[in-house]
Amino acid sequence: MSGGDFERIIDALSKADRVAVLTGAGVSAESGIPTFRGAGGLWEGHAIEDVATPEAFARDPSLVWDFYSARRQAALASSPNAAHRALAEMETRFLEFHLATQNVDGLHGRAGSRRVAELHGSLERVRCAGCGSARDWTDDLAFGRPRCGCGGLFRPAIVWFGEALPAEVWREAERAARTADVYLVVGTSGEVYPAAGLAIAAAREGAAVFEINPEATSLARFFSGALREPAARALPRLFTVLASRLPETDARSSDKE
Ligand code: BV8
Ligand code: ZN
Repeated sequence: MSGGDFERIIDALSKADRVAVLTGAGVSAESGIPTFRGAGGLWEGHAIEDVATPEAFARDPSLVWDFYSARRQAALASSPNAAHRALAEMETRFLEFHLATQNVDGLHGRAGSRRVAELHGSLERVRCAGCGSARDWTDDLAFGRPRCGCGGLFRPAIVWFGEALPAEVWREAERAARTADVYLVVGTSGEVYPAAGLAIAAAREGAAVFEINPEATSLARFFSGALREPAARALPRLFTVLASRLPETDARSSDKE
């Protein structure tokens, strides 16, 4: 990591009114949740692209349920880390702050982020593959092939490959990317679209885009700079310096009253 980029990010954030963030699996790595495309990214020999599809569910619903039940247990057993907490703190420091995540683990919400755009759904809910009705994913849902009252199979409320992202959530994330002064891309390989396209849209519309990731990704050429260190180290460091320069927006607005 170059000290120059740290200063440039701080400088850009200090001047920004509108900040938007895209997170991926790397932000939860330090909570003990494995990423998808690095070492350890396979589940019992299956790549994510083989189990996270409607075709996989049609072929073998029990396999897909086992995969997501294991993921849900891992998420419930883990805790938000310092990166999630720093992002929750940042929410109060800008006139506009938008957090979009590709993660389904719920850790941003548990860290205290009030508004989280969950682009790929959540392990906290299921919906019926037949009638579409949704409900919370609770422990009493039988493993294997849980069924809805209508006779249809329940499925995790997750956006699988080949499926559209939730329209309203997507519209808002795209708007935030296009209007951001600063866009932070944290812990994502940027391989999955349309989510990765948010960072490119932000850069094209003039945002300063910074990547926080120990590894450079294929999106790096769109970025103004990077912090090549783990998110749970980089974000609290950024926030500590930033907090000394920016008042809380709640405080700003009460000053005006
Ligand atoms: C759609 C489910 C159309 C949730 C997921 C060919 C070219 C381009 C696109 C396509 C193509 N073929 C098909 C497509 C489209 C496809 C796609 O993008 N495929 C790619 C893979 C080629 N996209 C879709 O199908 C999307 N839908 O296009 O719909 C449509 C339109 C209208 C109507 C109908 C249909 C849907 C995509 C949603 C897929 N769902 N998951 C789940 O089970 O969790 S995607 C999956 O990847 C993950 O869940 C995650 O959400 C997503 C992104 O992964 P990352 O989060 O980036 O994780 P990864 O492991 O890759 O990277 C981790 C990073 O962290 C690394 O860079 C690492 O260095 C870093 N890191 C590690 N430790 C740390 C760290 N960083 C910071 N700190 C650390 N400590
Ligand atoms: Zn139903």
